[in-house]
Amino acid sequence: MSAEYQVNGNIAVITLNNPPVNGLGHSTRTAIVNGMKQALNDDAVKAIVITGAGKAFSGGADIKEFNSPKASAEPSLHTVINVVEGSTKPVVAAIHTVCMGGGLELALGCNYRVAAKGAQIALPEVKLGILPGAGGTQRLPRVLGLEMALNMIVSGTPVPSEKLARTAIFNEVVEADVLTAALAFAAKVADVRPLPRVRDIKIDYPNYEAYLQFSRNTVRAMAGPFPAPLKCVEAVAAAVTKKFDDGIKFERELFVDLVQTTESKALRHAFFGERAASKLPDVPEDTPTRPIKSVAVIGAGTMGGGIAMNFANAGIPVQILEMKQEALEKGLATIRKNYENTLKKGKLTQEKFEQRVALITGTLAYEDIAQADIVIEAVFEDMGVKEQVFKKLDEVMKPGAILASNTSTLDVDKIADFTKRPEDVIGTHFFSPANVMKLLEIVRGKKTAKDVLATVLGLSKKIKKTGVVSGVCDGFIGNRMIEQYSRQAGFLLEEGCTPEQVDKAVEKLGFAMGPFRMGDLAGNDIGWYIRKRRYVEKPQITYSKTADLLCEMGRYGQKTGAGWYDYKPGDRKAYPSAVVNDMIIKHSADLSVERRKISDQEIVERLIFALVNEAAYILEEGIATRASDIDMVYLTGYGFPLHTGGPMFYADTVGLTNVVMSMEKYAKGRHGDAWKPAPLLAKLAAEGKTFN
Ligand code: 3H9
Repeated sequence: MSAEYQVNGNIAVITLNNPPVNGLGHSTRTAIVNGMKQALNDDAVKAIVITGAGKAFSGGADIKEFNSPKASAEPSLHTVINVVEGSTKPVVAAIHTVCMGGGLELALGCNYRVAAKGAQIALPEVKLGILPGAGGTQRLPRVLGLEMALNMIVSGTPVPSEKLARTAIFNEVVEADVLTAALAFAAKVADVRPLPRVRDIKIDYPNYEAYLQFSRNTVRAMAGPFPAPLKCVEAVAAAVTKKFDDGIKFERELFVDLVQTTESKALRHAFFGERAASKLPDVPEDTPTRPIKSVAVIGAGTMGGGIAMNFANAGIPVQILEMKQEALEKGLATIRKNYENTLKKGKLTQEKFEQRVALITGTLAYEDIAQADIVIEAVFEDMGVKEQVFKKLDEVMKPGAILASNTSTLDVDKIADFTKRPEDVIGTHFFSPANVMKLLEIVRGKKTAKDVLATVLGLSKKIKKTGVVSGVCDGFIGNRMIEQYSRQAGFLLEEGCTPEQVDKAVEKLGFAMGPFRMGDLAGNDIGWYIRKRRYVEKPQITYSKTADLLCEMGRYGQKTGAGWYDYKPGDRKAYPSAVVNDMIIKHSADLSVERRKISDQEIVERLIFALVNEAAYILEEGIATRASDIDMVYLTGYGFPLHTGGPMFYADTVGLTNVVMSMEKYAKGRHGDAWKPAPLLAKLAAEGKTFN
């Protein structure tokens, strides 16, 4: 039973009860219809209230049921809403906390709606690559008007109930207990006839054609590769141009098409992937956490400053420790400037600006940070430097403080062993710019305590990051994979591509930036530094030397005004560089490689399948908990196109057998050893299975 039925005086109350958010899955839908029948058959019942138990009225259709027979099994949401709307007794929705998607569509099928102040009202289907498919696009414009409804449906953004109080969507918006208010309201309207129905309301918008055309143009320009936003406009247009029942039919057809698209499946994968990432099989959800009321960051450089801003933004005081007064002042000034820019853009109020700036203080003395609940080291990426810092932290930090390293590649177990409390040590790998990028790779050392992990996972949510746990290995999940991607990018240059051609090929797929523009942004010297270490530690790995030659020319990227591309002062636009292209061609000649024309398809396959193959090792070794964690790393930290669902989901979409077949083809070319399929990939492909 996913809804409860009770009679209160002469009013029946149907309470949706399907935790966590009263999703309208098959059992809940059945229970609502049964409740309606019971109420309609009971002569003593004069009116019906529908509400939700726990922390939602309803979060909408049960997304887990999509693309399964349960989604369309009767009673469908349409049937439920028809039963409610066709009721001969008044039905009142008592809305609180969350009323979204199918939940709002159900409420719009009721005769009346009473909402608690602060309830989040939304039709967020577009964010899942679909549109409201149970009458939302037809009924919302009837209660909110064309423009407001279209904005809500195309953006999917929740609106607090009180902001809609003056519209026809709610009969009352109350501060008091919403069920009590809805019962009183139901008693008041029990005998009122005819029963008002949203479907009977006329949309009054004389110049709707011009408005709809304007909306189509705007939405088309913003929708990128996603088909849903424009379909939302078409469905809303039908609310004005078609009879109600025809509009419902049209909406249904669009919904059925969209729910099958890869883009929608990818968005739903990302929705569940984000939530799954915070769960670890061996760290139960009720694991106790350590209170985090203060933070210290070691290093006031770009990374340290960005990290500190995250905590100030969440209202947590941060101390930044530096070695020299000058560096500290410079770092604090940069942070202030960043906040000033946000203030100037109107994205921050003066009050919040002052609060945030005041929450970040500086010090030169380790003793000053001793009482911080967590300290995050963001110093130079060198084991010797990390050793000094962690030995000092072990000496000064209070017992129970979490000692975190922002290392991007180094061995967190080794770092932990510099201390006498390795269970308190963890990796927190932020991505640059650290105050902007969503990803936080949380590196779990062999000895990291479970409560430390649970605390950092909770903290990542508090600072609005997507926390993904990685085991210890060189580069963790993200950078270990990107190395294979970069290697292929380098080989492509030797074999016939220009940086521009490679970048454009992946940018066409939807990448925010190709590998070479990315290198110029991040600084090519960073990869150079890492490769120099690799040449000593892992001489068996081959790299293209083009990136080293570039760095030897002093072309580190945007920061030196030249990298793979040329840059003009004050302009971040990348201009193809004749000098670099000559260097690449000469290097091919030095290697006696005959340059050839390489297709965009080959570029994309070689870059992405290289990521996927390394990811398969990562998954098999248990460095990542699940394939969707790897997708979340790439979607939130590496600009991988959202509509493809991340590298693993993309490979699943292409078909793992096809991936392996392409790899076999590339194995016959130069550096063919890179294309040996990881055992897990080979096995899944052979069995016709997928990663996700
Ligand atoms: C729809 O309605 C289609 C109709 O138009 C047409 C049909 C014909 N289904 O986010 P949280 C789970 S499409 C299944 O961490 P919060 C979620 O996976 C739907 N499960 O909590 C998680 O599970 P777990 C339109 C759902 O308090 C748990 O609930 N609706 C659904 O921060 C807690 O989630 C939407 O798109 C669902 N619909 O935020 C709403 N929703 O604990 C999507 C949530 O196992 N949902 N779960 O990891 C949200 O935006 C937020 O979850 C919500 C709560 C605001 C509701």
